[in-house]
Amino acid sequence: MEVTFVTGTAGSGKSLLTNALKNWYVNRGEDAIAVNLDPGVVDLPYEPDVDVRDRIQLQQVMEDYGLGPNGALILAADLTATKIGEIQEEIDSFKAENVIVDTPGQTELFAFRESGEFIVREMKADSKLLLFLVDPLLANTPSNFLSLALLSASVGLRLSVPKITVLTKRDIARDGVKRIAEWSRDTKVFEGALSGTKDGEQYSLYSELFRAIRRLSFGADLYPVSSTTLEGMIALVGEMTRIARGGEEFTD
Ligand SMILES: Nc1nc2c(ncn2[C@@H]2O[C@H](COP(=O)(O)OP(=O)(O)OP(=O)(O)O)[C@@H](O)[C@H]2O)c(=O)[nH]1
Ligand SMILES: [Mg+2]
Repeated sequence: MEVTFVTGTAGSGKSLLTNALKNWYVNRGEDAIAVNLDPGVVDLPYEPDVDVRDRIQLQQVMEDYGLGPNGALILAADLTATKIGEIQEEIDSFKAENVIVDTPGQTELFAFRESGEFIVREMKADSKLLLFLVDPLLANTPSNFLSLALLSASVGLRLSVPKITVLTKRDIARDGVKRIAEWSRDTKVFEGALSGTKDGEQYSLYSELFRAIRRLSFGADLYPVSSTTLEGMIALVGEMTRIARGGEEFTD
């Protein structure tokens, strides 16, 4: 069983990609299930096979613990970790080869709290993989791109499983995707763009930071996809399969 955790900033396209990946496998005759680990989500753009909301309801957490929405989201994320045994049993009952896990909208709830790390560590699978989604509409300037690269590096630092960085919404952000792909492929192009917005010591420090992040595997491995037109899915799934088969050595 291969488990793929789909992470990324709010609205970056996690849920839609979870669904697209599941359908991609199913349409090719492979078993796949979609798991929703976001207890706070109201409208999901797909029908999850396993849903944490069957066990934890945000509204209930707010009432039971007298919390507002933000406090309840944090507690609900932590409570998810306490249910991981049951969730794993339910996942296992499908006997699916591919398990795609949609994570909470606010990525810090999953990536920066003990519970997310615990879930990723404790889930039993033959291989585990992390997708970090970058929204090209958000990564539209060198500074914004660098800040998302930093976030991706932090998520990789916290959750020690192989990671693929995915550029989403390829169909509606063609120019942005092209520009970002160039920045990530060629450090000099990125530095050229950065020099237009930062100067002096700031420029030097940020370009050094970018080079360090690239070495942490963010960048050259960017996969642009669209969950609606499915462009880029062949390359992404190919890379996921390659990693699952241990085709590459990974350092955190
Ligand atoms: N055109 C297009 N729209 C997309 C694509 N992926 C996501 N969207 C849109 O972007 C918005 C957010 O997508 P979601 O899949 O809900 O993103 P998410 O990361 O799960 O969002 P939260 O869980 O709320 O943080 C929705 O309006 C989607 O329809 C894509 O590949 N193409
Ligand atoms: Mg979502």
